[in-house]
Amino acid sequence: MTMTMTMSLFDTAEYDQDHGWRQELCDGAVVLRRFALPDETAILAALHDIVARTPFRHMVTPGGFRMSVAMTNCGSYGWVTDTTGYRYDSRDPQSGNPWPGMPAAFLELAHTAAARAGFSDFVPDACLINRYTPGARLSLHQDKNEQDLSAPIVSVSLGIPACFLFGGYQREDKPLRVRLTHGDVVVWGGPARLRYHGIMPLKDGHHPLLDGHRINLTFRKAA
Ligand code: MD6
Ligand code: FE
Repeated sequence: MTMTMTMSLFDTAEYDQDHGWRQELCDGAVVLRRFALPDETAILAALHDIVARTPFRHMVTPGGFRMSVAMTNCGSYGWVTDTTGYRYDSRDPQSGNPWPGMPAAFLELAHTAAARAGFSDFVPDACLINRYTPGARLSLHQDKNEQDLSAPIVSVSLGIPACFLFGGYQREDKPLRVRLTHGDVVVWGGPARLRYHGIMPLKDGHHPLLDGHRINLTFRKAA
């Protein structure tokens, strides 16, 4: 059974008995509401281990600004930035060690979410892990550092809600605002792959499992 509900000109949500809420933002970008919820325990346990080995840190942008979002990575490659630029690196610059491997629960979640959104065979080799505290934000940017732009990005939101800004192909294009809450997964690729996007300053909140934090996992095919 499929039920369609028009919420606005750009915002259509569909419910499917087997797969749950699916909301298309534009051609190539879809929100799978609460898709990660059944796996939250496994995901948070894996996250705990990763952060114990490669702690969150505030990286510096090429422009010299300390990011308000704290980051770490797992997988074969991790996204890093410093005053020399941003790149994917197979090692954590802080320790010189390889990043922790991608947990099976992460791989499975990213793969099934991508398939549900119409991107079959997605096997990420990088997972950027972002931690937001109230006030933290991510300014409008494009993700264009990956070698293969035909692969989608799968983005998992955990913890307190955030307002996701979803723009066009130019920084000036007025973005849509999409509220993302615990368990929501955004899959984004194809014609949407190079859209500008960001996160508004996080509001205060409390989540039973993550206290005052929001965690975002973005799975990519970097190499
Ligand atoms: C965040 N997400 O949600 C930041 N990038 O905290 C991203 O920058 C992002 O959610 C590419 C695709 C999906 C995303
Ligand atoms: Fe991004």
